[in-house]
Amino acid sequence: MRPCVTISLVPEARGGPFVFWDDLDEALREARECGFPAVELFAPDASPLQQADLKSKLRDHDLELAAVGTGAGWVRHGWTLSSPEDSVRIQGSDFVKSLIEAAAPFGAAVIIGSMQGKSPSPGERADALGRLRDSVAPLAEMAEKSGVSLLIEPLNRYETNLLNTLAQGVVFVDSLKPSKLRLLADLFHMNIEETDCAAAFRAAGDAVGHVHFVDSNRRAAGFGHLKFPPVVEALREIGYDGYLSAEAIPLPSPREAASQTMRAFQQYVEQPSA
Ligand SMILES: [Mn+2]
Repeated sequence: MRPCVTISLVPEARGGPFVFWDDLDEALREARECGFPAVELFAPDASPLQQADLKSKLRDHDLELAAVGTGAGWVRHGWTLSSPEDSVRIQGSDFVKSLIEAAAPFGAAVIIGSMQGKSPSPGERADALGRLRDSVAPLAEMAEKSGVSLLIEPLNRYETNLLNTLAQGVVFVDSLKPSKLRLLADLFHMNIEETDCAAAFRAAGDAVGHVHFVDSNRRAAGFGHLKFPPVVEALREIGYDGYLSAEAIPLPSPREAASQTMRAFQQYVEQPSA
């Protein structure tokens, strides 16, 4: 397992759970100074990934691009992959496609979180899930051809009524087999929705493709009341060897949230017996 830290380049997402904000160069420098080997980018669109110098900037700071979020499609445009409106779904799908294309040269994963949308009413949930599946199937196929890992993220009940738990995520992922779609397991959402976070990881097994490493209150790991040792133990048991990415509120400051994440990573993952 390796640590990772989030950077938002989306002004409309201000107040959201991203550690570093706005200034990519500054964020890359700080991420490296804190000891992170990788960053996760929340971009307004594909353009920051298409900048000719992003690769060299990452190389200069010895950083990998672990993953790219697609939530700006929802935050900035109101697009989702489950909307009853064809045009909204198509625009949402095109947006995710553009990010898959842009992420491919970096070997970065692409995340579908808020772009899953929500059902207008509980009675329409099955239909909305069906539309989500129909939208994600071709995206998963495209991602696989591009060598990109596509991730779908269960969210807490206040954000969606489609995929809330890892178990629901596993059913969704299984319904799209043989695609290699996998789950992004976010500890903030899991703390709200799961009966037992460690048991949820064990049950999800190799469906877990990425982890948002964050505390119960969405602050940096260690700044809330989540019990990390059983979670890390469960991740080891399932053989998870991906990123633990800090998608956390930047309190008391971005730098402090980043440093605290690294301290928690060292304490819970690198030296769990110390
Ligand atoms: Mn998340």
